[in-house]
Amino acid sequence: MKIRIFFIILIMFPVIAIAGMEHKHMESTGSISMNTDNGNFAVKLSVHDKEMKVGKNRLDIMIEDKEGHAVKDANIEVVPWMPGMGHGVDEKAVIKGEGNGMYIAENVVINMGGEWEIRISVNKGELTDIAVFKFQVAGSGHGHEHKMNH
Ligand SMILES: [Cu+2]
Repeated sequence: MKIRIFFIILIMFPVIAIAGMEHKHMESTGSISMNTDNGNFAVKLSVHDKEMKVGKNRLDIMIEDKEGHAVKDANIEVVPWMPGMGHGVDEKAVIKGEGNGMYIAENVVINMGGEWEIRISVNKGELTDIAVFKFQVAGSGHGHEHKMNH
């Protein structure tokens, strides 16, 4: 019995350790991978300045298809959205394709602290799909003029 428990712990330990590392990895580099909702694309997102902040952000976005091939010349849209308050921002993100499946999104504006979604829609040929990344953005979000408009 004791031996069995020992083995269970032995087996579980790397799983826990890896889960912990993944978490750390995400926070320290700000790089996150996710499939789009219908599984048509894989989206890897890196926050250029490591952390999303109030103001202008730059995101580096890698798009791959189901087979893991880079998707170039796609139409990419990057839309910040604050679900808790039901609003986005007036500023439009500017997307530049690098030609190798990498896209640089600049002018990704966050206008207050709190919980945000970065909605990345990908269109290539007949396929359109979306991935939604969630971020907690530091900074004040309450009691200023902007909130009064909701
Ligand atoms: Cu708001």
